[in-house]
Amino acid sequence: MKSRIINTTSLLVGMALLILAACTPGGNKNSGAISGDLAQRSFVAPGEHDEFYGFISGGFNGQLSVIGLPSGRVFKNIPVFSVDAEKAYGFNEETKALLNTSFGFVPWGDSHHPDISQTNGKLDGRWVFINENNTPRIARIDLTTFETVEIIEIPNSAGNHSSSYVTDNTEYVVAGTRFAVPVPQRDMSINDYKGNFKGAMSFLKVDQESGEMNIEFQILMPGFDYDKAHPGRGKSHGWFFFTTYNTEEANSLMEVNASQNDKDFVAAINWKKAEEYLAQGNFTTMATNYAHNLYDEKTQTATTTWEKEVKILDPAKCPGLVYFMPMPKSPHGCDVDPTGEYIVGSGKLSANVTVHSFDKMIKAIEEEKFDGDAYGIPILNFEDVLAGVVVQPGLGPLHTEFDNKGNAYTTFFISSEVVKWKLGTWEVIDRKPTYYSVGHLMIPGGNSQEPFGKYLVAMNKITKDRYLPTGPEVTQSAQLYDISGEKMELLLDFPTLGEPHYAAGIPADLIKPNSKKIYSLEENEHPFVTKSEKDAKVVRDGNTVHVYMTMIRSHFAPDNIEGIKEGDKVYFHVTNLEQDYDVPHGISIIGANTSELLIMPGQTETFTWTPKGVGVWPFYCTDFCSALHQEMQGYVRVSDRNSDIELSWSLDGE
Ligand code: K7E
Ligand code: CUA
Repeated sequence: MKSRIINTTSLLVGMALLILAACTPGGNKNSGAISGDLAQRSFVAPGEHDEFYGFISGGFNGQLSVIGLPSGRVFKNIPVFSVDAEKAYGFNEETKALLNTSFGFVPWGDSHHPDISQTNGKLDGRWVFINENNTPRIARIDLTTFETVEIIEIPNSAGNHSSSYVTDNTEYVVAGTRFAVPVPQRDMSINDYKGNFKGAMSFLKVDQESGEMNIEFQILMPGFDYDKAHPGRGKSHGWFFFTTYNTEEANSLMEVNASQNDKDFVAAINWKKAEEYLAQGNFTTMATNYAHNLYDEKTQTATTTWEKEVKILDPAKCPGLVYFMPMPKSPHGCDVDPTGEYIVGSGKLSANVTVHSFDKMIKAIEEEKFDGDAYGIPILNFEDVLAGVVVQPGLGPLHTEFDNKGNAYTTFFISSEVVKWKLGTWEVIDRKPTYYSVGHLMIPGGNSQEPFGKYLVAMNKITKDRYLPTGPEVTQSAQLYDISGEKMELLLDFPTLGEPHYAAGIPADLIKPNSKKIYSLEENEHPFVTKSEKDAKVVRDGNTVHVYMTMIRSHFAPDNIEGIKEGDKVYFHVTNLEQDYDVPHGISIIGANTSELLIMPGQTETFTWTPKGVGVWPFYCTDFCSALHQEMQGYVRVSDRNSDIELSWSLDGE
């Protein structure tokens, strides 16, 4: 990580090196000390609830964890793109289909940007969306169950990074490619990259009732890298903004060759215009193949639909669809303020933070004041769209969020700090160090029209000496700042799971009342549900055996099974009969080549077991569910293939 800093820095002016030296991790041990009064402000007393939920991505762990703010306490790690043996995610028969892709079953992903659904530009707390970079996908998590309910693969995309942001009314979730690739994929020389590779921007329409996603259209952009995205807000609703780098279209030694141009672009895409072109039939249909995986709460089972085509818009043939605004020096973050007027691009190698104006952009477009074009896309004049510049606020700007008082907060990776500045006057108001090398930051609602400007969470890339060491891999970490006053105040360091890239925060009151407590047994339409103990049974179908089992405090039904034979494939379909909040049961059997099941009240889940030898094999409940949890166990007798032991099952001899 450190070598990466030095490499980036080598591209900067000498002055930068001096400042970096002063900010090198480990350089200032005392500035983290906080007074008792400050500590009180992040303290949530035992039994008390946090004021905000935070949903914080796990990067290379592929998951999304749920934390409380201001305490920083972790409540749950929601499995999204990676299998999770604890919750049987990707292991049980019900959830496996969620991880299907056109490349087969993919057990791992790289999750970066969670974004909560919005109505009228305000957080509505219904769903949270999150992108997967490596095998491009977008997931939707239901915030009543806190479970992943949909994953859609993004065709023609690679490194799906400028994703997954929602428009004011969650009309669309956007998924922009980071890497340009041949579209459609084909065998060609890498040296023919320039002019031939393309960048697909995908717009996923969201059903307003069910939340179900569908790739409405893709815009085939020039072969740049598209790094981050932000929807227009309020007056700029209908537009989407993407930062680009590598407008050089280099395909090797990118750190040098993609850093040549003085300015790259912010691409402004008019998606309402795209809808007009679609309605007029001004698109092509491309054959493709991608997985659309949907979990049905009624059958409690996910299924995969293979989608075969996608509608493509070519910006060169769709006037008014896309414009380029020059932005200095390989911008990373792309952020729009709550009024929708300001578009902040953070040139990673720029000494300044550059802000563009939506009104000026519209004016320049109306006056058709262009400075040439790139692959048929008009380029606006930098000066014509410029709103202002925050002069030398720090080094290595990455991301910006906003409060509800007209302030912006930008992270600086190289100088390890968060800088608060004023929209419109561009003056720096405050700066606070982070420990260390901050990436994203999050203010609850801070990318919507209605930020809750009380706390700011900084997500750091390096922690070094901040925690007890745990071998070469030290903990990932975030920091909480109080931003209610003029000056920011550091309140808390807290560890996170995986590498936190971005987070979304929301007042707990918008989610808590809707949180599901149990699954209704009555409404359970799982094809293998067992709704009462008397319906429990074992059914043989050739070498396949289906066990219809129930669980309730503190036994399984049946708990004795005989007549299973070596080499049988045994499906345990297990229903938790409890209808009380917070009473899951678990199950696994000795030697099972899959994970345990952890089954919520009213839910049915399935695991498979292929016994490897004759004998009497125990199974048991894996969740400490009652005072008699240790009694919650049973046996399966496995006999020789040729034995004539009849299939039988019982509970207490019945
Ligand atoms: Cu880590 Cu948004 Cu993927 Cu910046 S990204 S830091
Ligand atoms: Cu059921 Cu332990």
